[in-house]
Amino acid sequence: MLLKGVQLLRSGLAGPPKCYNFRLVCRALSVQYGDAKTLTPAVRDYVDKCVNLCQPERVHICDGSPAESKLLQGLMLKQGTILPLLKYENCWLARTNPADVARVESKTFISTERKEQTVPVTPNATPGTLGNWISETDLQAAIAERFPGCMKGRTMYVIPFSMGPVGSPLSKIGIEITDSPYVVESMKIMTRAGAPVLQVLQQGDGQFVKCLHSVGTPASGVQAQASWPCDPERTIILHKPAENEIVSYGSGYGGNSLLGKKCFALRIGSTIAKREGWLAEHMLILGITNPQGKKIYVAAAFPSACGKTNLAMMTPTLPGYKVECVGDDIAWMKFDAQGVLRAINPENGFFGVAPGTSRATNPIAMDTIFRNTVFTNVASTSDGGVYWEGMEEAQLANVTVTDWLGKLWSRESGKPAAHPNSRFCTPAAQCPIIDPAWEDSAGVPISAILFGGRRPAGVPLVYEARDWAHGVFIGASMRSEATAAAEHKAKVIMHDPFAMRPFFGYNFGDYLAHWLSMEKRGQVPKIFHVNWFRKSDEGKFLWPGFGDNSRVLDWIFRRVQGENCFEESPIGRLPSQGALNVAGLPGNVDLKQLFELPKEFWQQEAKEIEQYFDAQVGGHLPRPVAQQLAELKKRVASM
Ligand code: GTP
Ligand code: SPV
Ligand code: MN
Repeated sequence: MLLKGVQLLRSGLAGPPKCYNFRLVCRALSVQYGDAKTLTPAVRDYVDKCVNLCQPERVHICDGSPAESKLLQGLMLKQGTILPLLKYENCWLARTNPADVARVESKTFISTERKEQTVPVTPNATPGTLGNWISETDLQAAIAERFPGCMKGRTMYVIPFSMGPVGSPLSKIGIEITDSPYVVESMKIMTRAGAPVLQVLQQGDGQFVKCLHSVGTPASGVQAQASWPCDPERTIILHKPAENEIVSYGSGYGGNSLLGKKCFALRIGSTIAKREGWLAEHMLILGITNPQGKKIYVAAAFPSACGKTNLAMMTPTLPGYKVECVGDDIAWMKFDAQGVLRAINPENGFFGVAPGTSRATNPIAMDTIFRNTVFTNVASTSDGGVYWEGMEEAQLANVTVTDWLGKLWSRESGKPAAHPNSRFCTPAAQCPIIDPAWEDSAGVPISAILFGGRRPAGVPLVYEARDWAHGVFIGASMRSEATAAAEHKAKVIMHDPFAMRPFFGYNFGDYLAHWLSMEKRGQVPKIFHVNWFRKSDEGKFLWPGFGDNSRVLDWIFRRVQGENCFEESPIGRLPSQGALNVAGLPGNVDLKQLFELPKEFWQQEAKEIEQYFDAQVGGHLPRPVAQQLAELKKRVASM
């Protein structure tokens, strides 16, 4: 148990009906909302410990109801945390503290007994980039420095939530404790949250992941703005896989505070998946039906802000194709008794990148997000609407624009109106192309896995792995331009294996071994690498992307069906001459450039991967992956 402390005395039925007293050492604390009797003894115990540590004024046990949302929206309006967007139905705008706008990977830690359980330990790692380890002692000190009394005078919310449909055998339950009503409302969109989850806990094995979050109260320095309390200087996000426990302090933003998402579904999730023999991945899941009416499901791992949401709900430009969305960010995948790899989306909403979303690029998202949505750090218009870079300018006729910082905006300022990592938080069920099986507790069968990233040079539009081990090597070698989703400087090409670099819950070498072992567990899907982001010498995208990515999906679909439409290349299988359907593409798309494999580039790339494996993975690199690298080097040398 991370949270050590005095066990509280509880008195059962004092106070008005529906009121339960947590009797602290010298004062009584009432549950202001909800009924503590609905909590299991283990949850009560956890809440007690958090109360004792954080010393809130009152406790609110979330029931997940619309009435509760009304209450919290009213409160946030009063505090200035959200503004109503009157142009739409039940939509809100939150503007964060400008120092709290993205995930903070450098302040994210995992605690295990030994360091190599969390990260590869190598002789020559010039600081490790595959996660941060923290000792138990340092973790306890970090908590002790930040949490005692951090909720004084404020409300502690208890959010029971399910990752995956409530009560489904593949789902897992969490309890998030937070002092942020914004987090409560966001968790009610992103997860299945509320009273029904407590019923499942009462009836089931009672297991849950403990998630403690506080926006924090700065000890010194500039007082954080009252409308968005946070403590950026002391922000820390801690995970203890052995206890299924998460502790997050100082940030209210996205993956830092909505603990069901990256912390639980990916970091803790990947450690559970390793133990239980399945995969927890940073992947979208989509269903695609071809003109003959045959349907397959595909999962795809692209790094943060590299196109998952867009691909997951794309509108194909190829006639006769249909895409349906199961999820846009996370996949839990497990072989069934027949050896078929089945995936569920553990989430209930989309926390999607706003900039770049428009009727032209992602009409399905545009049809999803203008009801029951919380927008964060987008710009607003004087008619009660939203605006961001890349949205149709027609939105701007006869209105003034307020930027994400709350200042009047003009294009001439040269500054973006919306923060580049501004997002919409919207219910998945509102997506007009949500897949009929998206809540199927058996999951959907996965026929292909795509890896990809932002590669401005050298990497072709699509290529296919020759076999499973080659595919695992391709995932391990993924690189991509940094984006605004975390604190890195954009445009630097970073290694982001499996799009999981920020989200591994355990040693990447062991993760690779786990992936390799999947081949023994069932029928493994085909693996592909895609790149929508190759640029011309003039710096223009060579590929139109978005709906035209259906042309690549069409080739993948045909490969899954066994069509002989490929040719071998030193890096993998490419579409054979004429195999990519380009009918109706604008004439200026230069396929030759899109598929070119420059020898120097690939020699450099192989060298770079080798240095990365040496420095970052060292002796933890499984032999089959090292062999794949040796083979690549050999083939590239004779290009
Ligand atoms: P996370 O939610 O951070 O994990 O990101 P994501 O992978 O879901 O990224 P998303 O789909 O939101 O895309 C991020 C940005 O990439 C947006 O600005 C998109 O407009 C842009 N984008 C997505 N697909 C394409 C594409 O095919 N071509 C180009 N040029 N840009 C794209
Ligand atoms: C990502 O960065 O990959 C996201 C957004 O999906 S956040 O939830 O903030 O991590
Ligand atoms: Mn993501």
